[in-house]
Amino acid sequence: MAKMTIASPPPRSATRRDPRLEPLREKIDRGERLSVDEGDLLYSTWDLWSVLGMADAVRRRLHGNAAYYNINRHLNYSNVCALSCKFCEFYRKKDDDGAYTRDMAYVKEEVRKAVEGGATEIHSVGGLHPYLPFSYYTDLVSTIRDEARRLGSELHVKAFTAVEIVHLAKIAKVYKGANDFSDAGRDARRDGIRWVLSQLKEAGLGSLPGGGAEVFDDRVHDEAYKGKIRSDVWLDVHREAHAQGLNTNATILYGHIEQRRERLVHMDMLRRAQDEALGRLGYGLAAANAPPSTGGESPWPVALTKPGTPLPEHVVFNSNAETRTPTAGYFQTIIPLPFFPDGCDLEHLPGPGGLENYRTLAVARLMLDNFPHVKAFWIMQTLPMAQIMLQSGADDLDGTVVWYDITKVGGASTHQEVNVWTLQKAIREAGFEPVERDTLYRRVVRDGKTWRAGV
Ligand code: V47
Repeated sequence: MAKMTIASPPPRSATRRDPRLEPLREKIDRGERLSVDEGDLLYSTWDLWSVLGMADAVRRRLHGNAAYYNINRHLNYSNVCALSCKFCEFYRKKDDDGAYTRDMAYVKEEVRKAVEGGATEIHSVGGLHPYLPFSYYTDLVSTIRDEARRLGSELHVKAFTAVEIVHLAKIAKVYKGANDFSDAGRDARRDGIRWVLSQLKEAGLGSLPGGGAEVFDDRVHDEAYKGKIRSDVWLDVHREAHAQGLNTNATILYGHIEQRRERLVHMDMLRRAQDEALGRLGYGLAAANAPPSTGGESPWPVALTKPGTPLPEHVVFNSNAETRTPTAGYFQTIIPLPFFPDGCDLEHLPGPGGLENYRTLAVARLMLDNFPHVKAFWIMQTLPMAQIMLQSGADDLDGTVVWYDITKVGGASTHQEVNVWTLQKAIREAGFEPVERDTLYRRVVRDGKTWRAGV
């Protein structure tokens, strides 16, 4: 189980602050990057309220009074998976009870329901199916896109974690150099990833979700999800997606066998990758030429949280305000996912408590100074917890979701759906203005049944 440092006894007065946080507060006010050691202090201090307050200040600097949600639908195309990750309750083997693989008739029906419900996005992921051909995946994407258009609407297809992208490259037999750890091997792997992404993009893929990252640490990887791609490959997939103009998200799955320090290193690796992506988009001249990060201090940090720094949306979309062509290529949002033990091989672990969830989300907001958004995924945090997270670092709740298969907060048959009114009410109760966004965080403008991304 993750070793948690117990905080020192609480102060006598609830208004007392931990003085050790003052230098961090000053850095945050100036928009300077916190080190991993400073992240340790954010985790070990007894002064949780200051940590949450600092994250709230950063979140308000970036997004003011806006809190985002979207209207979406999750579509898990198959739960059959070649892997058996210990934290996962979702996967089934081909002949297991409950194993499923959706055909295109099913997909079309989901699209119809999504369009009818006013959705702007389908979020589609699945297990690593051992037998489906590569064409299944391009069909899946083009079926969603084309069927939505046939019904007079548009659906953004956010699909396939980095783990699935590599699996697809193997299925398509373009993943060469898997066991070659030289530069040539890495180039060969990246060629395969690049080809898969280009095919999916041509079929209509709009962005990549953030799943499959878990915790970027080899020890944790080998103990809990051996067989999955490691951090370097996960980051390579996202790097290639960014280079092709696709935005992506990132997750961190915490509260199982990892240590807090490993979470901080994970966050540090993500923000280095984001430095590179933003550098390519023109944030900092030196950053544009930055080599892939391999360790040490990031030489070209890009702090979006620095007062007055524009968010990527403004740079990229304003440069083509006419069409607001959604080509960019950076990480949009970090999604801290609390581990749920029910039904998986790590069921004996307790999972993180509520305060740990608040703290981790706030730490993510403070450490990931170059991520525009932090998502409190209400499905896993619960809506009441997510409301408080909006006041402590989060600016986004995700969406209406409708049916979520990967983890079930209230047991295996829970139908997890909220309507727009409930999401808006939750946001208003938390003191924010609800803003409907599309997948790329553009405001949604509605005209009857159709929608478009507003300028
Ligand atoms: O990658 C699996 C996690 C992720 C468990 O990009 C578990 O907008 C907790 O990535 N307890 C999939 N977590 C979900 C995901 C996601 C969700 C919402 C929005 C976005 C986005 C991405 O769920 C997996 C894995 O890390 N997971 N099992 C578990 N027992």
